[in-house]
Amino acid sequence: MKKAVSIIGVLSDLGQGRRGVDMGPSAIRYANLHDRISQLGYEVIELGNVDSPTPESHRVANQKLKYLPEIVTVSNDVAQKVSGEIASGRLPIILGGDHSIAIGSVAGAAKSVPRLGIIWFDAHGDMNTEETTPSGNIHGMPLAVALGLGHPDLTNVAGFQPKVQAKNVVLVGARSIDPLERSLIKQAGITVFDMHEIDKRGMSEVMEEAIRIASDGVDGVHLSLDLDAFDPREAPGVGTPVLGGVTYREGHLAMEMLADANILTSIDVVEVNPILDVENRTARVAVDMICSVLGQKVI
Ligand code: 5AB
Ligand code: MN
Ligand code: MN
Ligand code: MN
Repeated sequence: MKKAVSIIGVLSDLGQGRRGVDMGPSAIRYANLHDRISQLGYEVIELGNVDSPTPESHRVANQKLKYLPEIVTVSNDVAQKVSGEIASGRLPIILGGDHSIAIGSVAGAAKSVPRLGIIWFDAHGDMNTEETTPSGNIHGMPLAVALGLGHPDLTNVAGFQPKVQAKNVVLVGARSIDPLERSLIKQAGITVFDMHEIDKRGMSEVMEEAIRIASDGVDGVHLSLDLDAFDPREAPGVGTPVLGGVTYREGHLAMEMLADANILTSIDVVEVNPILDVENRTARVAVDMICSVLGQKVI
């Protein structure tokens, strides 16, 4: 039997401005997630959802860090669940929800995997802080938080920081970075493979290098897959689509290479918004990518 996979949904839409992303976990499960993973020979353990408050019942106290206290509470819940699953020898797959849920999943991963690498698939940098954010939306901040940058209530989730070293952090698929965020990315010293690099060198070469950098000297790697890394033609159901993204084929190849490298200890799949989607297409792309990263082969 292969390593068991556990599924954790996080019903959060507090990290961004468009309603509906809290229904992402349902949409992904509806796209046949459990059967598809079982067919690959894994035991699938369903852990249900971590609940999150509704925006209607909470007031925004800080326009630069919207729903900060509520997101901290959700993050601690998620962190505890994720670290417990890894410690029990399972591979947790965390379904979002907006990308703020990665504050909790990375914290939980780092608790059980002392030296952690990160591969972050995203159109965006997610490297904003209170000082640089143009929106105040915390889903634009989780990668900064993982590196110990940002509000202490966020960086101290699970009681320690930073969660990762910049030398083991790789961002893949970037094509929309805010001006002040760009300086933070440069200062922090993470590796960025933007769309220019993917176009020029090809996904295969980029992933070879990404895997080498993220896994160098670590005990495990966390994959954070924001569906907006993909081109909106193929994955339209996201809150912040950006033209010119990763194709379905390139995504498949990247996931297959990660499966072959056998380095992942936890995975998030985030930002699927069924309200903005076309016949659940984005959730189906998400499930296809999960199967590839779990080692599905054609023959
Ligand atoms: B996502 C933006 N940089 O900070 C900001 O979807 C967008 O998790 C962030 O990658 C997008 O508000 C966050 C403009
Ligand atoms: Mn994004
Ligand atoms: Mn993101
Ligand atoms: Mn997004």
